[in-house]
Amino acid sequence: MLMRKVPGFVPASPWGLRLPQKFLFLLFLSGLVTLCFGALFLLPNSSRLKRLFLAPRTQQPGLEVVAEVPGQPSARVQELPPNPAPAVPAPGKDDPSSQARTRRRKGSLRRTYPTGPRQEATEPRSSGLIEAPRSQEGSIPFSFDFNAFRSRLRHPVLGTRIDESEEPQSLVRTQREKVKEMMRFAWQSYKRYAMGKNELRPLTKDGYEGSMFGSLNGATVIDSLDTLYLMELREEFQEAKAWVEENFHLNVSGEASLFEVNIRYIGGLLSAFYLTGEEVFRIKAIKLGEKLLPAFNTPTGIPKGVVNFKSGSNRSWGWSTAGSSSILAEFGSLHLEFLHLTELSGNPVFAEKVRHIRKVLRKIDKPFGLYPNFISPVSGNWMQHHVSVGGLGDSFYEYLIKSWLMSAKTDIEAKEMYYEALKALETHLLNVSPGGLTYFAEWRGGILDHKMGHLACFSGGMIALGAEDAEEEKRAHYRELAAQITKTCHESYDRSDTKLGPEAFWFNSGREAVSTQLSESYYILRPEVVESYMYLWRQTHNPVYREWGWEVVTALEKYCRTEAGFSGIQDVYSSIPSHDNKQQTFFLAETLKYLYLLFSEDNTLSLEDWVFNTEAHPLPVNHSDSVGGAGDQL
Ligand code: DMJ
Repeated sequence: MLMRKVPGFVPASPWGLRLPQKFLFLLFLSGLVTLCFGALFLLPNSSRLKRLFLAPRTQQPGLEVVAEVPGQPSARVQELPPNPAPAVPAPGKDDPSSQARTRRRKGSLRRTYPTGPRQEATEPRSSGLIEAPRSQEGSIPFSFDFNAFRSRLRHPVLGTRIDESEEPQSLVRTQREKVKEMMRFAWQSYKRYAMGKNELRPLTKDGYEGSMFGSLNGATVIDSLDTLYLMELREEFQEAKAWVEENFHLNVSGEASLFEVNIRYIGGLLSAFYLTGEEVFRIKAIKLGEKLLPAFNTPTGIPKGVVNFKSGSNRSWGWSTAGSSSILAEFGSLHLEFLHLTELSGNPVFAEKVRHIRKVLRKIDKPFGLYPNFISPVSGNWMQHHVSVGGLGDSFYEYLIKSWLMSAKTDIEAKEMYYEALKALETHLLNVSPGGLTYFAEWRGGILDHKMGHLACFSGGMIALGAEDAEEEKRAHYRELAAQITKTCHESYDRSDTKLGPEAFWFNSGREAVSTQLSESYYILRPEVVESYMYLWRQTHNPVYREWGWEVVTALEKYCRTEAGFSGIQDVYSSIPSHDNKQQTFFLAETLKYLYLLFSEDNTLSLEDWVFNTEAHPLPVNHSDSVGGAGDQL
């Protein structure tokens, strides 16, 4: 109906209000809106509403982040023209976290520490709040406060440095510089002949892809990032970072090892992020983590060892009890990285997956308290009663004690599981040879193989690391046990012609700490022995560990250095080396890093602030004060 204007008639509003009433109503309405909007700011940090409704507080200056989605081209992180706000600088710039400071937290006084003139590598971005990338489903309502994280560290990341011009030319400095030179040489050789491939083949001067990484490339680049950063090899670090930005694509379709991708790629990317605050590392770590999730689609939730990046199917390794088992060291070495993936993404799925594994392991019956190496991901039953501290079992034990430490000593369950497991290993696998050497044998349903793998030599360091949190009356015992095992592993090196240790060594037929066949006499640049030297050095400051570390440096130079990089050797008992033509990624990630740390100050990547994953990638201890946030899950 058409309304006609009638003279003298003041039309009512559609709601029948007159002007003063309308004014009052509008006033009330605007007050209500202001109140509601203001309330958003008062919500706790973890509130989803707040994350959803408040605009991102900080866009990274100079960075444009475009998401990587499955099956699409990789994340694009584009440097924009220089920004007045400081971008994350290259290694060597000042670090606010290293400023002299005294902080009070949870009612206790923290230590004060001085700033060295040559501090570290990254100044956190100006605001420090890091926003999540966009995903296929839209933006992930999550932010990570990098500045707050850095301010909670107890020590400057790279330790308290003394200006080189003022530091007297000491032996230890010369040793440290030598290790740095080896790293530069290993990196430059890789870059020259194999950049972007997974590993360098130094004899043939080309690259090697291997089949463990599901056609992901650049394993050496990712594994090297934090070592380059730590050693302040700035130019090399920038080369590695640029490669990740431009060439590290995740839209691959092969079959990958869940374990290897996790410890090398995800571990490497996470560390690179925590050291630098560079978004590209965080995004790629999370996206790669998502690609691993199909491995967990099993009836028990115990993941299978192999995941197909294209189809999302999974399978067990063919060699694992006729293709039917998951391996303890593999599914037991995800906990540290997966908790950090949740911490950095706000996505609880990663933490849920590893917590579930823990629950299954906690419940299941364990023969004599031991954890066998093979379990069915379908039935949840142990498949073979083979127990070892070395290959197939090793890093499961390591991740228990490190979960405890990474949680800032709140994950009591991990601590209990670790000491219970160690007790069972001591009771059933530990031996002393007639010559007085302490070693872990391998257990097969109650029968012992008196053999110790090179891989098992990490256990000296692990036991040293865990000694301080044991029951008081056991601490001295664990310190001594750690020292004895490390001594045995040193013997395995010392008894060879090259002063490098074999892949496995035996204690039988009157022979001790030597391998008995050529097929076990190789050395592939493995880190476990120097890893233990590093932990034992930090615990005891006994100079013998630096001496032993230096013996390794000398031997590597003599027998493993080639014209175009470092190579493993096929027989440690022959002083005429036969090279295996492979510079393993863990040589750059672990062996050289642990050697460098052995010749550095204790507060360089301090063990109060960091735990090393099993590929030696440092992950931060959760010093978070927050309640209700993802940080609590660490
Ligand atoms: C590394 O990849 C890791 O340390 C893993 O836990 C087993 N060993 C190799 C190096 O020897």
